[in-house]
Amino acid sequence: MSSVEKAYELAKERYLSVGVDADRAVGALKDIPIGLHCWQGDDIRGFESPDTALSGGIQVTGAYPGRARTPEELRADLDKAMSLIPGTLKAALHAIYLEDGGKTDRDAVKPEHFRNWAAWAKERGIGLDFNPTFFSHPLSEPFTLASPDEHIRGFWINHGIACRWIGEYFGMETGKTCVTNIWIPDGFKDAPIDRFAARQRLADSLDRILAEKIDPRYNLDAVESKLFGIGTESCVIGSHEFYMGYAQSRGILYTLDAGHFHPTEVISDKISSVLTFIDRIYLHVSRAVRWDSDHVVAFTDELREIALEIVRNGLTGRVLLGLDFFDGSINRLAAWTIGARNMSKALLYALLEPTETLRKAELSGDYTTRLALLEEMRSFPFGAVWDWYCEKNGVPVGTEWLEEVRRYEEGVLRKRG
Ligand code: RNT
Ligand code: ZN
Repeated sequence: MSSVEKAYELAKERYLSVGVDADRAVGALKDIPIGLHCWQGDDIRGFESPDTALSGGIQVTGAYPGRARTPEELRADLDKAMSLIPGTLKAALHAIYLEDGGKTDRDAVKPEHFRNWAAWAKERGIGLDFNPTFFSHPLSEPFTLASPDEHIRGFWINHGIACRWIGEYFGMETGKTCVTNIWIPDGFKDAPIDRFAARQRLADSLDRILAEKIDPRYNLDAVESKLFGIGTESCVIGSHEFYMGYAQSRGILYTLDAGHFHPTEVISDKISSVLTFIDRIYLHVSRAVRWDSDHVVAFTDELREIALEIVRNGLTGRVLLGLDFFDGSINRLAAWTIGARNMSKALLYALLEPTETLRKAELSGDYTTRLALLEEMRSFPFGAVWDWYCEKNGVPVGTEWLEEVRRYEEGVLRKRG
């Protein structure tokens, strides 16, 4: 018996003492899919052209060597990162990750431009999620789907339509439902006098994009809100209230990004509210530091709260998980690995909670027991269960994964110039 397993056996007893079955937790965790976003691997540059600049009010800082420059490199990096993360994974792509030799504009992207990605996913038995790219393009500043220019708006509507067929294609190819998530950067730096018209245009554009019915087994549509971005400080057209109402009235998914609200607001508290009226939501799990900074997801209280909200309420089928961060200042594979392992850890932490006991205490007004038990759970031997979960699923235990990333950095990333 390995020392990891021995520690687990002892931990199991401790959890049993509060009525929690650790074996069951470990078993359940494995099946909750986590979406790994491809854009952490290349600083959201994509493969349209080597000199496309990132726009849309989002920003990657840092010049750590070794970012992926080609689809092959990006897929190899994802493969390596995925070998270090336990459990079921998906990969999330953006339209700019197409492979067409730089010929196709956004309004004409096609499933065939993503053939290699689909084959790659299929081979690994993983699902794909998709994102139309409404930024980093000459026609995207400052408006896309809310543009008062009918030509520009039409161009982006066509992009949205084209992307949904790619989502459908991914769903059919992989056998796993694709979430096609729409986020647009549209907004005003300074206070506008007509927010209403811009929002009417956005609603109309979305209706036109969604006009064609696609089998929900293959593709689900989602819309992602935001409070502000760089250059859209005064008004973002696709706000929380806008998309909440839109998604609810159109029967589509609503995307909550952890960095898209006021700094003191948390999405963990929104999940139950939104799911009272909307069937399913998509999460962009990110970490905001003072603003929508898209830091690597850390094992914070808020991350645990998000996981707890999902697990306590049995919502793993209704809350679909995707990661969204981009840090160019550290090893990019490490960024993926840290963020995804943390997401998984948070879910495990939640699965190891004696929720029924806590629920009973809360219902009977015994908030003393609730607080006491919640606080004691923090120092339960959670790490031993996590280590065992990693070992059992054939991924490195503890910091061993970092050694593998270092080896890959020496052998592969450093050679990229
Ligand atoms: C931007 C949104 C959006 C992007 C990615 C690249 O604020 O969070 O989801 O980060 O699509
Ligand atoms: Zn996001």
